[in-house]
Amino acid sequence: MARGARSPEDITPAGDAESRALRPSNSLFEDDMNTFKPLVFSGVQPTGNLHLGNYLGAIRKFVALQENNDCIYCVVDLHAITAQLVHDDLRGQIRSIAAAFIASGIDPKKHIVFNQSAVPQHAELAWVFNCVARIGWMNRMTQFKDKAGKDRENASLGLLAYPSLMAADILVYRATHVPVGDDQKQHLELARDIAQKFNIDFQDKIRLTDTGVDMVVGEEPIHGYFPLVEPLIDGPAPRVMSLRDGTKKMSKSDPSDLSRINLMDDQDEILKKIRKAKTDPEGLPSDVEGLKGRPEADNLVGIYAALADKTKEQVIAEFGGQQFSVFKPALADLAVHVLAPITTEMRRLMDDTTHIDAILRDGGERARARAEKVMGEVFDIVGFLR
Ligand code: AQP
Repeated sequence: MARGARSPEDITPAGDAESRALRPSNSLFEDDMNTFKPLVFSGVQPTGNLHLGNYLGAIRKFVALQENNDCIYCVVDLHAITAQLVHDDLRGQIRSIAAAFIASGIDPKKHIVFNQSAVPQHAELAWVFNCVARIGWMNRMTQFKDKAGKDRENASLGLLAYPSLMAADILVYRATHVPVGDDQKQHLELARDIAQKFNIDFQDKIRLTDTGVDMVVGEEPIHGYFPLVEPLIDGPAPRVMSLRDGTKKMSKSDPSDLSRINLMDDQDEILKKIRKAKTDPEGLPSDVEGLKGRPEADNLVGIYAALADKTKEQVIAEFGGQQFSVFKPALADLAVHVLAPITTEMRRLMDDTTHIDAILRDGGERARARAEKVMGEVFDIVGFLR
C-alpha cells in the first residue's frame, strides 16, 4: 500500500455508518497527482443484452459504491470489437449500457458515465502497457483461452491484448478500486502486475519527473506512479451461473436465451426462465453446507440472496427443506420486483437518445480532463517529447 494513500477499507458500499470514505464531490478535478486518492472505476462492454450476472456482479455494486466514493463508470466500446469486429448497431448497444447504468441508479452528474472511445488516452496508455506486459502473461488469461477457443492463431490481436487495455482503462485515472464479477479477477491481477512492472522499471524516471508516490512493493520501498488496484468482488453472487447449466457462467454470448435473464426481459419471460431453470430432484437443503456439489441450487439461492440483499444463510433459513416448486415462484416474484422498474426506466431512456448522448458527452469531457493529466505525466516518465 502506498504511503499517503488511503486503505481499501475506506472503500465501503453504501449504508455503512462507520464509513470513513470520501464523499462524492468535484474532487476528481483536484490537482493531487502525488497521492493515490480512493477512486472507483469499472466498465461494461456493449456486446449485447445485459443480464442478471452483469447486474448483480457489477452494476448493483456500482450503485452502492457511489454513495461514499468518487466513481467513474465506462461503457468500454473499444473492448467490444475484440471478439467480434463488426456490430449491427454498436451505437445502440453503447446507449443501452449507459441507459442501464442510469436506470439502475447511477448518478451521472455526481460521478462520471462515458464511453471509452471518447477518451483517446485509454488507447494511448494501452499501447505503453502493451510494451510493459509480456506475451506469456496474456497467453495465460483464461478469458482469452475461452474466447479464442481452439483456433487461437485466428483470434484478433486485440483479444489477446484485452487485459492490457483494461489495465489502461483503470490506471489512466489512477483509480484504486474496481468492482467486478469474479470472472474479471485474473484480469485485475494482471493490471496489478502491469502497474508494478511499470513502477519498478521506471522508478528513477518517476522520481526525476517529480511524479508518483512512495510505496512498498513486497518488502521493497519504491517510488511508483500507478496504484496497485484492489478488486471489489465480494457479495452472495460474484459469479452468476447459467440457468441451464450451473457450472457455466451466465453470459451475453451464450446461444441459449433461456440461460440468462436479460435486463430487458418482461415479466412473462422472467417467470418462464426461472420456471424452466435447471435444478436437481431434491428440495433445498436445511443448511448452506448442503448446497455444496449442487451448482444449480447454489446458483438460485445466491441469486435470491443478492436480489434480496441477504446472505445465503438467511435465504436457507427461510426456504430450507422446501421444494423448488415453492422456491422458484418466490425467486421469480423477487426478480420481477427488482428488475421491472429498471427495465421500464431503461426503455424510457432509450427512447430519448439525445439525453443519453448528452450524458455520455459530458462524462467524456470530464473523464478526458483527468486522463490528459495522467497521460501527460506518463509521456514525461517514458521520455516522449511533448
Ligand atoms: N455471470 C456473471 N456473474 C457475475 N458478474 C458477471 N459479469 C459478467 N458476467 C457475470 C460482470 O459484468 C461486468 C461486465 O462484464 P462485460 O460485459 O464487460 O464482460 P464479460 O465479463 O465478458 O460479460 P459477459 O456477459 O459474459 O459477456 P460476453 O458473453 O460478451 O463475454 C464485469 O464486471 C463482469 O465481471
